[in-house]
Amino acid sequence: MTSVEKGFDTVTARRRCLQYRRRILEISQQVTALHVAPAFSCLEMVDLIYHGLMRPSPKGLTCGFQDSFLMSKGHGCLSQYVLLEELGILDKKDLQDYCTPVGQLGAHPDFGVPGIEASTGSLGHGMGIATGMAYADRIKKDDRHVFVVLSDGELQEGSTWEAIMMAANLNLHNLVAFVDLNDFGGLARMSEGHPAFYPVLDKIRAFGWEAIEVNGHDAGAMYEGFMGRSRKLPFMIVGKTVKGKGVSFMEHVPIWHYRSPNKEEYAKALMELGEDSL
Ligand SMILES: Cc1ncc(C[n+]2csc(CCOP(=O)(O)OP(=O)(O)O)c2C)c(N)n1
Repeated sequence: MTSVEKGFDTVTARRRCLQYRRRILEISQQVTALHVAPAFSCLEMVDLIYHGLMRPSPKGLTCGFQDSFLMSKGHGCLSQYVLLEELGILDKKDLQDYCTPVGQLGAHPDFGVPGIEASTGSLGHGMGIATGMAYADRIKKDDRHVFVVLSDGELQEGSTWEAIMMAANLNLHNLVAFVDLNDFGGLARMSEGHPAFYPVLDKIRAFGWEAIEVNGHDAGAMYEGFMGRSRKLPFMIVGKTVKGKGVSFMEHVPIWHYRSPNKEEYAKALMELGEDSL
């Protein structure tokens, strides 16, 4: 049975993600530096959350969704901005004014911007906020999920682990976390600088969560993992990803953490992100 039959059309999702990558590159031409590779790394996760997991609701707390989403790795926010643009929550002008004094979109998400439920960017805070939100929903008996996207770098923050432990203590099965595990925490490989960081999956499970590890660019695998969860514990998808995914000369190359391509690089990247790459 394909993921379409199960409820999430992965073929259309791949097409959307191609367009998002092209759009992010387009925006990168307006500014001298943009977090291209961090956004490309978690794009399939963010797309799945918005298009496959969050339930639409006209009375939703956040711009038409019943559920909440926090981009805890705030520097990857272009992946969220392009989704919000496509959904009509942000408009084209917002993206055009990205990182300008007249615009409302900064290099990290700010609470108050449509679709943004918490200010993030200082690593290690989103998990705590998401845990608090999920706990509040439990108290209010609200039938909502809180989704959060984390990174390797955030798992280096003690505050993230405190929240992970608390979510398990509180048995928050309405909390769903994704880890964008691309092996880079900034400019260096985690596996080289911090070998004790691994295995991540075992650590998450030891903290009382239900967790799976899959390819973080495989939306079908993530969707099926989510649908197959027990719904008894907080749930985490550890997604193994490629930083800079989709553009060969950006993949695994640290400089693309925060750099805009020049004109030639931009043209080359667009060539690679053609329809035939699907
Ligand atoms: C508390 C804190 N310390 C340092 C930074 C600077 N910083 C920005 S991104 C980053 C690491 C990026 O690695 P990761 O979080 O794993 O994200 P990804 O590889 O997905 O881009 C760091 C250290 C920060 N934003 N917040």
